[in-house]
Amino acid sequence: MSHDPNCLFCKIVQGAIPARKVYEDDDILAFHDIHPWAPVHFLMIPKQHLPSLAQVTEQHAPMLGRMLALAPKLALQEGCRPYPDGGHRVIINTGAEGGQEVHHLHIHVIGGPRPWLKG
Ligand code: DGP
Repeated sequence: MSHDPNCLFCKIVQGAIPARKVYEDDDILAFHDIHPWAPVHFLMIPKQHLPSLAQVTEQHAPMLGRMLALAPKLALQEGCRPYPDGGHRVIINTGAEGGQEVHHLHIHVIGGPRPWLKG
């Protein structure tokens, strides 16, 4: 599995930087975002270093599919209410103009009661 020694999220994968883990298997790690935007906010990453969605190829499709299928299950586990009244957002920032700051592919999963959406 390839890691970038200068990558923050690779360091989290390798345990060099601590994170509050939500889920882990051989290929995928999920952990709480250090600056949450909402009551539930965690990140899902491939353990393998991949800079962004822009580098994804057909070979990554099964791993990405598993991450997307896992997102709603972990969202429920972390306190989001179920679809359709509850739910959550899934965001993949890609590149500088896409708002990406950490260049290791990650999926933001964001949810929980947010009063500013109810008005
Ligand atoms: P993005 O802008 O899509 O690249 O989001 C990167 C996210 O990563 C941002 O919401 C904050 C989070 N983050 C940055 N550094 C750390 C860290 O050291 N630990 C954790 N848990 N999250 C981090």
